[in-house]
Amino acid sequence: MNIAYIGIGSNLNSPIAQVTRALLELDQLDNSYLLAYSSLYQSSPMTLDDNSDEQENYINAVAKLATSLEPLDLLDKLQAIENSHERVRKKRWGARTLDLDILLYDHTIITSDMSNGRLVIPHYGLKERDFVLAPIVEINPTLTLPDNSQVSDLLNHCQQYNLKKLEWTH
Ligand code: A4P
Ligand code: MG
Repeated sequence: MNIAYIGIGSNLNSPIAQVTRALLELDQLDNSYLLAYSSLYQSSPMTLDDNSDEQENYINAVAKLATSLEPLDLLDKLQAIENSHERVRKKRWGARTLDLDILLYDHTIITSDMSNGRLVIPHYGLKERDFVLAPIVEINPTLTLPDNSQVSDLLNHCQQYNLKKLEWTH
């Protein structure tokens, strides 16, 4: 079994319900066990252009999975879950019903060259986003990345997106 951390994000069609349903679906994933999951967090949208006013707030969370699926098989399963949430891919960083990212897979490093562009692990945004780092720190405050950086240190120096923990979700 390998340990994978999955980032969950939604800002369309009842985001809290989308994220809660995604956690249940991750719990039911083949060859995998849901070991832990974070609280739900509200965050301001990170957008490409300066149109953040036009997107709703996100709900973010992180799940910790034990899995015997290989990384690309896990990606296929996560994309099938995204599709079952009627995700429509319009533009990069656009509004979405559900986004599932593989943040970490043990201390494995996968480059774009190794996966024909399909998969990069650790996820390229992991070190810069409080809406990813805070839920990871909640689950495992002493976690280190493959480059030996500590998630708790990264959280103190990353970009801030007005993160608010939804206290009533646990
Ligand atoms: N891909 C490569 N590596 C991975 C990985 N580790 N996990 C490829 C999952 N997928 C990976 O993703 C595009 C392609 O990335 C996939 O086909 C897969 O083969 P996508 O989900 O179709 O597109 P995207 O999510 O719009 O693009 P991207 O660059 O992955 O964006 P992010 O980094 O996922 O960010 N604001 C807030 N507050 N909270 C958020 O959660 N999320 C995003 C999306 C933007 N703004 C946000 C949030
Ligand atoms: Mg994504």
